[in-house]
Amino acid sequence: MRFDVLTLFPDMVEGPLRHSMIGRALEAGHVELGVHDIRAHGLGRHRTVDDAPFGGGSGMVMRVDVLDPAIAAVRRPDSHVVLFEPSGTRFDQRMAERFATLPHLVLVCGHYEGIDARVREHLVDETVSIGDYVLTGGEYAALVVVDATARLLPGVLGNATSASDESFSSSGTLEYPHYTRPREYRGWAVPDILLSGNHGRVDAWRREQARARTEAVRPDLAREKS
Ligand code: 6GU
Repeated sequence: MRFDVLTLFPDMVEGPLRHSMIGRALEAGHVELGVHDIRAHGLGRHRTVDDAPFGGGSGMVMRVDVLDPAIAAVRRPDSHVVLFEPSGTRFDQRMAERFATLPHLVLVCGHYEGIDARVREHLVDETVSIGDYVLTGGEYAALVVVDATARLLPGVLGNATSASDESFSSSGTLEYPHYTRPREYRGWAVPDILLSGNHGRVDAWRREQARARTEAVRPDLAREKS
């Protein structure tokens, strides 16, 4: 799978994704990533990318005649083009799973007060938000979407790790608690059941812990499930 990110701040996106599991997946060739400066398509000597809104008002608006060639430069016949803005569809695990089936995702990071509405109307396939709060731009959203999507791709996580038995997967619950050595630290003991060697009882205990935690911190998820 290939990701192409269009942004006014390439370093914000490039740096974090070259690290950690995703960085290793890029090096190993499981994932391809391009990060592109929208300003390369800016207008005139100052490479202008925005202008004042028609009808008046505060803030600047990103120009459609800048974003159009920026998208066209990376678009392929099989591309899915996503625009990040606060009014987009909320990103979740199900959307990550859908994106992970696609060959090519183009991620357009908005900035300023907004983006000329003709971009949404004519140039992108869908708009996405990562939550109900306002960011200064779509860069953090792009990082979230690339990370959550890429880790679902074959080979990206080590084979010891499974993306399928964790929070928000098909089980619809949050994860059970994990423990490792030492068995006791400052008087804080690991639950005895995990040291019992009885895998059936361990599994049942973990399912109950996951259910109870979901009920306590995310009753909305618990309800969705039943
Ligand atoms: Cl995708 N963009 C901006 N600017 N703010 C956001 C967002 C996106 N998602 C949540 N807040």
